[in-house]
Amino acid sequence: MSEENKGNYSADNIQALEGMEHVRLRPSMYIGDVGLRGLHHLVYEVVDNSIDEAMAGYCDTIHVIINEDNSISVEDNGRGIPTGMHKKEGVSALEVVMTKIGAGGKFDKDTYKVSGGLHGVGVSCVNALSNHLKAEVFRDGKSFIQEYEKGKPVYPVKETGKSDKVGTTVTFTPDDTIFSERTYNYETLSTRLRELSFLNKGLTLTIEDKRNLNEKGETVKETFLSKEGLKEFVQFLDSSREPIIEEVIHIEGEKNGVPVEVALIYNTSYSENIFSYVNNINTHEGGTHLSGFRRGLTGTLKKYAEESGLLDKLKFEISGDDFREGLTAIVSVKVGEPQFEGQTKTKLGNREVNAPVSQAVSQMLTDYLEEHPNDAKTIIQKVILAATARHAARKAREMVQRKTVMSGGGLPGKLSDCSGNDPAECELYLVEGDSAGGTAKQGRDRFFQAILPLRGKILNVEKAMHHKIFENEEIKNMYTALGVRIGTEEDSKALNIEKLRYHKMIIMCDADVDGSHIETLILTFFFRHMRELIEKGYIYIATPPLYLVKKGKKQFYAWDDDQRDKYVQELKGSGNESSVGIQRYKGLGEMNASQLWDTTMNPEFRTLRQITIENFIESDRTFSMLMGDEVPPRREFIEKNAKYANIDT
Ligand code: 0RA
Repeated sequence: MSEENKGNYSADNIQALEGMEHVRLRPSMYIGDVGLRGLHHLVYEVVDNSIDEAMAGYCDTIHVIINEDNSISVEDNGRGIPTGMHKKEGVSALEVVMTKIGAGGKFDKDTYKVSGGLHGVGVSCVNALSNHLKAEVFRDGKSFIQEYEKGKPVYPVKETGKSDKVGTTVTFTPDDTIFSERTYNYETLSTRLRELSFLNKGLTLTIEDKRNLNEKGETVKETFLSKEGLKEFVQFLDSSREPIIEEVIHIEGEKNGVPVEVALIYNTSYSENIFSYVNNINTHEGGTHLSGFRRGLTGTLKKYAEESGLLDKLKFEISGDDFREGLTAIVSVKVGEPQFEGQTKTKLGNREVNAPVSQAVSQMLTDYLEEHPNDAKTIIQKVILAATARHAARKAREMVQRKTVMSGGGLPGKLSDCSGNDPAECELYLVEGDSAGGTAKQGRDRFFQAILPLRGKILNVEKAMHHKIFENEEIKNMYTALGVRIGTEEDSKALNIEKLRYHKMIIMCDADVDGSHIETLILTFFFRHMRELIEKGYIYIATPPLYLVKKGKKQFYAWDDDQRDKYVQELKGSGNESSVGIQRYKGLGEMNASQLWDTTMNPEFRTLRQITIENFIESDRTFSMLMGDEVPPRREFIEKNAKYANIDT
């Protein structure tokens, strides 16, 4: 080796080190954040490597284990990461994969690497962010091991003995000087593994939680294996909805080198549920594959409907939305070099993907409709119904908008607005009932807090047709108070968010069963019709206290039983012998204005729960289950989650 080359070689090494150091310096750039999300992201990153191996056809089982000490093991039965000398780097290939940012599986050019976590950063990144990581490889009849601390090898790869196993096991402990959260959530991980099993049919994924034992003294364990992939995914999503066609329509093929898989079904609901994926990553913001799907679906159904004469008597146009009412669909594509765009980098930008998806959908859906004329007719009838309802909805909406314009500025009479006018500083309390609304109005800081009382039950938008939604008084009031447009013809989901009058919408309900029901109704409304506000983090839930613990002049508010008991003990032990009183707040109405301000509205002392959409799939299922037609799953859910059960009695 010449002097010059030597220089380059060590420079390369320094760069590799810098790569790992940079991950530790700016972890959020690589894994999104250092909270719960990022902590779980580490697992997905490691699992993705094994999924790549599965997609290359060499692995059919992946085990994920949450160990007792909260470390994670991911075990696969693939070929095992190569352990031989990497010529260019002068160390074993395993060490390169584990310590070089961006190395991934790239040195194996034949592997079609399309998986990859949200940021697709690779296992070296996980290594850099782990206190300790152990890689075990089983191949060529032998076993190998290497360990690392904060990404640095503790010793070179060593052979540990004979083995007839093949595969790779990675065990890591996240660095607690980097992550603010340390505890893995079983549900979060199992939900993602279930999703991955639907997206990769035939692949077995298991999860085991060794931290806790169940009633029988066993560890909690689940196995996910989907034989029919997206078809089962759609059935899973729609398990509380009623289908209008016999079977899930399943489309699978490859066009211009883009593998496309789609599954769809129509149900009796009025909402559209399309989830799209690129390389197993949920693309919340959609992109070219989604628009390709829509184009293919609309074009094909429209053509079929026109040719069949079913539209002959229709007096108005059918819009794109009408073809998607009551539709549940999954669109999954694999793209070699995906370009992710958008606010959360979950929008596919590759323009070359649109046409293949659209063509694949057209071709296969055309065949399906030809072969299933009854289903085809049912779907077209549903579309016509949607168009008719939309027509009625437009009239209702125009009425609302005309009336609002005529009544001057157009704010609802029930709104007690704030005097400030910077939306970033202003909050709107949505309060259950007129009387609590009155108390809130007295207690508030009128400069930045506005109050809108909502009377009784607000409409269940999950079950109502669109024009009903715009006829509903409480919903109209919300739209006008917020200042946003009611869905327009073509794009019912685009709000004119720049007109939004408040950046905090705070739902304040009684802490009882009715209150939590109303809370869910309001959240369902936001989820279905103003999802952007949830995504922006503008929706909150107020948390009024449950108890007032009192002795003489001393008093404390308590938000749960433990806190109540603690204050009772404290007061008992203090001063004179008078007794400790406990007042249980059943509703907001039992508090006076200053109590409500002190506990629930004063930004200095209140606790607001911000609503986030951790997982779109789970949220959608939960909302359709809680608010839809099927009773048994709802009862089960409420029983499992009856947080207010003991307060009501
Ligand atoms: C590159 C080449 C080969 C295997 C892998 C990467 C591999 C990586 C990971 C990560 C987790 N599990 C994995 N399993 C395999 C194989 C090269 C060969 O054997 O010819």
